[in-house]
Amino acid sequence: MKLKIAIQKSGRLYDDSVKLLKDCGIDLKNGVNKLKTEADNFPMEIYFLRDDDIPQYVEDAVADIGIVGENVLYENNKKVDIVEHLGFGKCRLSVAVGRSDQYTGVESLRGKRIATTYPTLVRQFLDKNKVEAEIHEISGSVEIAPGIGLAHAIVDLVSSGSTLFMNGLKEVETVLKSQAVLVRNRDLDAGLQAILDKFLFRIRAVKQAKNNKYILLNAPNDKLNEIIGLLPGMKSPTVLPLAQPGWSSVHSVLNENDFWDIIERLRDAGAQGILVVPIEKMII
Ligand code: PRT
Ligand code: ZN
Repeated sequence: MKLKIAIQKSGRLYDDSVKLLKDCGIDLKNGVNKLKTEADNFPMEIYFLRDDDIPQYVEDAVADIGIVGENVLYENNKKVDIVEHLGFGKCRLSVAVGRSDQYTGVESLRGKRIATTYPTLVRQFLDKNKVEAEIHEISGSVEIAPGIGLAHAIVDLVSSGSTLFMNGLKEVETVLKSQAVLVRNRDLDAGLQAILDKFLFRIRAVKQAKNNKYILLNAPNDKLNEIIGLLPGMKSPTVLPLAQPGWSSVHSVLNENDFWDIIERLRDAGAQGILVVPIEKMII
């Protein structure tokens, strides 16, 4: 029995999707330039598809699970379940108007023509805000629509904002924040679910590791209590004596979020020779 996963064939999610499999210790067989391949060392088959097709394939159980952007998922509204947010492919679906246009709020869109490749999400956004406007669905190059007189405003994906900037547009509203998610078919049998659980266990260990750093430092023994008090550790920090009397080496794990804050406080408390090392996998 093999779990079938659908990932993007090429594009913005491809590299991170393949890397996620690799970080989970799943090696793909000889090359990936084809429709499907399998893993050498894990019961998994990998299908390479266009991102827009992935939710439908998972709903139809052609693939058991898939990696896709939330933007595509919510626009298509297929019957699949999200099992994990993956933390890559981050972007936002935003409303943009001409840089010199007056924009005072969603009301400014009333009666306007909005070009987008996301008609469903734009419709929901307008309805939620009780604004009537014309949605003009186009299939690509949305950002040029205002410049050529096709629309007053656009709704498109934005990450750095440079595409909007280069086209003389400004971002004025966020319709949706999106990232890549792992989705699953709603009727997986127990065997496939067990493989998915194994895969999820690995994904979570990889995500934990990315959010945490291993830290080693030297501390004078008279400052040890204060320093240990600053360090959470997985259970509690490890403390080992240094060859030099009166000093200890302290090892612990720090979360990315409070990282810099704690490093500064450790230094102020007398810690020296602070080393910070990436963690490959973390199981709690
Ligand atoms: O061929 P296929 O249909 O599979 O690929 P695609 O061309 O439809 O999608 P692709 O590869 O461009 O994007 C795949 C997914 O990546 C999207 O569905 C999003 O979930 C996610 N993603 C993250 C993005 C972006 N960031 C992004 N910036 N998708 C598209 N963009 C585009 C955006 O449409 C605009 O044209 O990049 C431009 C804006 O980028 P900035 O950096 O200039 O703001
Ligand atoms: Zn696509």
